[in-house]
Amino acid sequence: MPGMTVNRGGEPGYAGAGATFCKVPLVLDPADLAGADVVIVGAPTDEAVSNRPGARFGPRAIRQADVSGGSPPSRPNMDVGVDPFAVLTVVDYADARVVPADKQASHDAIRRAVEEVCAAGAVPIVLGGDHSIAHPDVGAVAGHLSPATLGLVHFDAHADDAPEVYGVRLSHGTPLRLLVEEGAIRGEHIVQVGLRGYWPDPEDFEWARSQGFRWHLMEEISERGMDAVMDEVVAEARVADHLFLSFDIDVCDPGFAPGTGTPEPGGITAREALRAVRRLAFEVGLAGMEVVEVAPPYDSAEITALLAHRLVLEALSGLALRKLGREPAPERSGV
Ligand SMILES: [Mn+2]
Repeated sequence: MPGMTVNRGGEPGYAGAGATFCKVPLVLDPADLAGADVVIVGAPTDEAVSNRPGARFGPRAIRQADVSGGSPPSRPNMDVGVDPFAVLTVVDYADARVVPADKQASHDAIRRAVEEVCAAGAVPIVLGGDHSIAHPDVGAVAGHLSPATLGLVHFDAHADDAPEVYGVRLSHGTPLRLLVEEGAIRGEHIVQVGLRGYWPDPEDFEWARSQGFRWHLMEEISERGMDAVMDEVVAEARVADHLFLSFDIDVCDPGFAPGTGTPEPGGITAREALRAVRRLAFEVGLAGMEVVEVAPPYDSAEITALLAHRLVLEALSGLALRKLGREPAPERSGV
């Protein structure tokens, strides 16, 4: 397929012409998306945050958080025994043409980019950006798939379903409310994982309950264990025809993901996050995914960007296994 290869191979991960995700080919013309299975899209915007900005720098940091190098990429996943790039055609569609200080123009550009990926028959994986981009991301995928239904599994410390935040309707705390009210997704097709802390208010939970949302508080994960909770999430995610995975990095404990605008202590571990994402990609399949709220200015030793990068690799590994139609085959010791 067309597309520009951005390095010659054999270079260290930090070298070469440019940082596409894992140095997959860069695509700039939507016509060149044809034939791709998965398309990486950056959404470098953070005008909608209620606390610390910085997620506009997320896409670049995530793309650069790659240590293996090499192009065409080879990333054999030892936990499942598959190299996603040997199975899937993955390209990087660069960043949506966001407009600094213009939320609506940025969201329109993100929606267009995701729509173009969907129109090419590929799965978009969007690198945020603050969580307000779930509105164009999920909205575009839902619109493309309609009348089939799109479900949403939403990993987050925060429910992001408020009617407004500080009086602002288009906020990173409101995308789920907007999506449900507009009819893009139905409340009973939404599953939230990892909620904790002190926001939103009880009336927002009451609204979510009235819409049929399901959620698994961090407290439940602590009591029952992540794998047991994920068994239910997988079953719940199968209720809709297709699945969008929205992963707010702040669902992870700030010890594993300090580089985010609204951290909340007491979250899931990196290990739990990686397994959960891989399971959903493999066992349910993904029509779209986003990783949001990676804010490099607050990161330490790039650990948050690294985790976000690996979450995408785990999703790709799960999708590759699913495409092959086989179970994970870990590289186990021979003795
Ligand atoms: Mn969020």
